[in-house]
Amino acid sequence: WGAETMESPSLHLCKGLLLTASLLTCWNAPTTAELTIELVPPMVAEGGNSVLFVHKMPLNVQAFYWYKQKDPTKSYEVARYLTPDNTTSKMPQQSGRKTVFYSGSLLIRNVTQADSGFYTLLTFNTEMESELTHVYLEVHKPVAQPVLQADDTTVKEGGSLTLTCFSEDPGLSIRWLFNHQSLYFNGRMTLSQKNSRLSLDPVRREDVGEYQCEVSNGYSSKTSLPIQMSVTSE
Ligand SMILES: *[C@@H]1O[C@H](CO)[C@@H](O)[C@H](O)[C@H]1NC(C)=O
Ligand SMILES: CC(=O)N[C@H]1CO[C@H](CO)[C@@H](O)[C@@H]1O
Repeated sequence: WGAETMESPSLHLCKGLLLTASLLTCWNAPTTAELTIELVPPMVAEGGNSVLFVHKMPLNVQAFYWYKQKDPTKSYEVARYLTPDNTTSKMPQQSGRKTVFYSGSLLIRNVTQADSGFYTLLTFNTEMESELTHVYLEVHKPVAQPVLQADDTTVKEGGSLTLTCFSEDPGLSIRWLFNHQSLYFNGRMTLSQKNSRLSLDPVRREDVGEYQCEVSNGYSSKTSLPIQMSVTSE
């Protein structure tokens, strides 16, 4: 029954102020708390794309403004939408790395650490009621490239081999690649040290090829340079 909630007096004060100089003094009206903003994906690293996805934009939206700040201050405006009578541009509207869609959602491409911070969406519906919603975007540093080391790159058939994946970032998940595909594990292989060490014993001719490790932390991943293994006969 949220739609039937009584309109608060301060919302009435905002009526008629849309698109006038008083607009930005009018933002702190209580909201109906229906609109939410979801970060898609939930975590992003530098160089990735982030969508500030708007759920439940009022159907009768008249205008909306995005600010890169917690307060809706004009100098921090990053995007706006006004209905046909006051259209500033067609949707989607693009400026630099940012695109704003008719749905209200804001796409930021190729994010940098400087994009981190609060984003605020201010909406007005046709009744001139305003809603103010914040979301905090944190841009993480991407993981560093891991370094793969082998105790030897030429192994005798029947001998053993150990590969170690070194990474600066703790607590990462590690994936092993063989000839650029996920490594197929068999009974001659052992993983240890939280998957950062791969041992092959005994080594066979079919183990000849390129090995790599890939580290990831959920929002970014990096692959090591390959190590070429060769196997000699006994
Ligand atoms: C992303 O931004 C960086 C600078 O932050 C720039 O060097 C790079 O070329 C950009 N990449 C793309 C695909 O636009
Ligand atoms: C129809 C409508 O609301 N028009 C308004 C568009 O914005 C200008 C100010 O930029 C107003 O003067 C108009 O009344």
